[in-house]
Amino acid sequence: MSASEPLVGIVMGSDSDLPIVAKAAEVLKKFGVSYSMNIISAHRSPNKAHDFASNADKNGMKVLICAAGKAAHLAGVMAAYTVLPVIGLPTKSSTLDGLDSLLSVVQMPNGIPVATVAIDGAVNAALLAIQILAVGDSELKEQLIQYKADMAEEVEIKDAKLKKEFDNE
Ligand code: RP5
Repeated sequence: MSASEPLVGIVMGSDSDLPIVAKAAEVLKKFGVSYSMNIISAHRSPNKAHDFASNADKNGMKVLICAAGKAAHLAGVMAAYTVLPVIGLPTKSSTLDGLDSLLSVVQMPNGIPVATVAIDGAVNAALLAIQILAVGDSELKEQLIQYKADMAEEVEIKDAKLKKEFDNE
């Protein structure tokens, strides 16, 4: 496997998912994790979905993020063809506000798990992918520890600001 091969395969069902999925790419980029972006539909291009998932491991990927809306079968179909961990990202792309996607992604039968994040939860999809990779990468683990520390510090800053604004009223 060459170092330039992407570790995370990001797949979306349609280019209409991109505004959400781009947020996952942003997080991976911030952590210096390589990824590929792909449009593959479980319904419109099922043969490509099969080929991509079947070869993902061989192609050096370690985890897949699969985003789709409506009757969102992409993550489940991908998970059927690989033993790599698959993170399902349900997108809010229909009149049902994404609840349809969420239920389609999360309700997998025994044997084919898909780790499902919130509707439009692209940031957490990326962070979960990074956490999976960090199990075998101490540098990445350090970055995650720092990320959490920074978040805690942000909360402290907001808390101090709030107290300054309201404590003496
Ligand atoms: C799903 O259908 C896609 O993932 C997208 O969220 C939704 C609508 O797709 P388009 O009709 O916008 O291509 O398969």
